Amino acid sequence: MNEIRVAIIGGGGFMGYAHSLGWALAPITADAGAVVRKAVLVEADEERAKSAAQRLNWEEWSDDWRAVIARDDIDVVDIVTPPGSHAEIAVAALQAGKHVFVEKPISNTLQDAEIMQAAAEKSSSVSQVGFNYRHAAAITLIKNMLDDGTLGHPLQFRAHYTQDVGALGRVLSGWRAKKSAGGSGVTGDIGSHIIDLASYLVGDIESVNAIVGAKNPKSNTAWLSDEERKAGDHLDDAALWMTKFENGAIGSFAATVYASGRKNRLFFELECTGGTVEFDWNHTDEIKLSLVSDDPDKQGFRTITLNENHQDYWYPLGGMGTGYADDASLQLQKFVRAIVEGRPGTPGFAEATRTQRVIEAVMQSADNHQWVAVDEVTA
Ligand code: NAI
Ligand code: SOE
Repeated sequence: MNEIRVAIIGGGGFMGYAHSLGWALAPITADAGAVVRKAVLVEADEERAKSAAQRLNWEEWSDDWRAVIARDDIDVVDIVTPPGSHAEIAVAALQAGKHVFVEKPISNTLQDAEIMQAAAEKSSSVSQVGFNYRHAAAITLIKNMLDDGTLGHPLQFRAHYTQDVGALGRVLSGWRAKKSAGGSGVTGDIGSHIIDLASYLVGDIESVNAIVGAKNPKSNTAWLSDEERKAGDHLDDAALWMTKFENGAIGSFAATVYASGRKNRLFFELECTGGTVEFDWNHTDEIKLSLVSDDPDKQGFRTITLNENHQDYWYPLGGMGTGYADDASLQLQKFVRAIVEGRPGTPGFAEATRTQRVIEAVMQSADNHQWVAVDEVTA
């Protein structure tokens, strides 16, 4: 059995929790083909590194990611720092011969994403980006129904990703609040997840037409002072975009942090020639399905509860309530399996760079009030 020793960079924050759970569960949810050792947790300072490592059960800690990446006894570098620092750390890790897992979005700019993609293509390591939602068992079921023809050809995809973290009375904090702090905006931060899901399930997005909120200084961005707004240090905090897919399907997307009452609601409906499917992250253990082939007197949506007959559902009994930790583990388990079997990670850096190109197209379209072809967007 292989042993894989992981170093996590930025492990004292939100994703430090999720990935620590994910790495611990990865060999449990299915045979990942390797023993995973949570070797080193790296943080910005020694005290934060030590307390996080002890709480989250990592063997060692450090405040120097460069020194950790240089170590021979580290196989995987797991980057969970804010997006503005992903490129520097990921490229250094790939050049040091490490396998690299990096959180989404791959970076904050298309230019950095392309540099990361080029570094991944030059190396023989496995790289993967943390678009976790695509690994949920419900999404795997939908993907399988697309691949085996049950749903037919995709026609229309409508997705919402809504949160209340910036609703009036609440403010965005830390790096997410400002461009200068390394924030990626609502399109990069949460919109990237629905772009990833659309690309995975429906296919590549050909062009976009977008409107985004908070890009102009008059916008009512609750967490910025007037000076900050005037200085332009603000990010999109609500976005709407339409898409044409390369296979002829069409789509509409909404992402916002203004949605009072919405707690991480990632929702979509996908209509296909063979039927319609609905997914809601707030009900992760089920999907709704209507098939055109159903008898006319039985047409309508049925609820399928995920169970042991479904790929990526790992409990021996259905309806156990899978959630965020299961999902974190599934993506890391598949990453480990890719390393063991010498296959590319999914989504890899090329796919995540394509998502970054779509994000950039959304921004350009919002600025120019025009449809933007994704392939024509340059860094
Ligand atoms: P966070 O702010 O909670 O944690 C980031 C950590 O990185 C902090 O503890 C900070 O001290 C540390 N850090 C920053 N620079 C560092 C450096 N040079 N060396 C060592 N440590 C450093 O941020 P959060 O929410 O964990 O987000 C991190 C990444 O994960 C982002 O890319 C974000 O988009 C992504 N994310 C993904 C989620 C998902 O569901 N896939 C959920 C939340 C975040
Ligand atoms: C934003 O609030 C956030 O934490 C994103 O950064 C994650 O990617 C998303 O899955 C949950 O929400």
